[in-house]
Amino acid sequence: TPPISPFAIRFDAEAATLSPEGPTLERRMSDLEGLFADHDAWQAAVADGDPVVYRVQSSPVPEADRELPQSITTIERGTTAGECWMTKGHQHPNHQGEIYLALHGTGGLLMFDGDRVEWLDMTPGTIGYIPPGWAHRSVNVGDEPYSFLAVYPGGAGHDYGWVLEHGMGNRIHRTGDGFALRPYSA
Ligand code: M6P
Ligand code: ZN
Repeated sequence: TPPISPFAIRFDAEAATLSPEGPTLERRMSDLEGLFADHDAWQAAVADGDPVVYRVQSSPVPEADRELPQSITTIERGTTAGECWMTKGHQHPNHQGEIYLALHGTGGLLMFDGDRVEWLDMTPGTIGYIPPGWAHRSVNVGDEPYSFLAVYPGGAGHDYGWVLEHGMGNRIHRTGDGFALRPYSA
């Protein structure tokens, strides 16, 4: 891909939009196979309308080496057998860093390096730093949609198989008065 020319990107934190717009991605429940602990509950949700769990809107900066793309992800409020709705989560194949800036709602950033687990509370204004080598997943733990801006190296890539193989260290469950982190095996 040839490098692109400088241009301005309008970032509207209130509306959680970037313009001009690049590709938009919609992830439905059926796209999250093998990620929730309760497979039967996941399957039932797919059969019952296959709801949109989150959307990712990108700017037109390409996902190519040395570029610096951005995207805004909005995760709907919901649970599957008590587990909070979340992104698939991924590892960067060549271990590059990334930042997330929380915009709306109440979320969390779950990170796992295969050994250690980290959780960051994400409320509007929080920048979560994802160091190289840490798989990352965003979770909506609040009562409204959770939105965040991501800025990441264009050549970082998305390894989803890593998460299917290693998990994310913890699972996030809704409780009576909030949420709780539980060990992955449960
Ligand atoms: C953020 C960035 C994207 C990522 C998206 C959804 O916007 O990290 O690179 O694609 O979240 O997360 P996932 O790819 O794990 O579904
Ligand atoms: Zn990433």
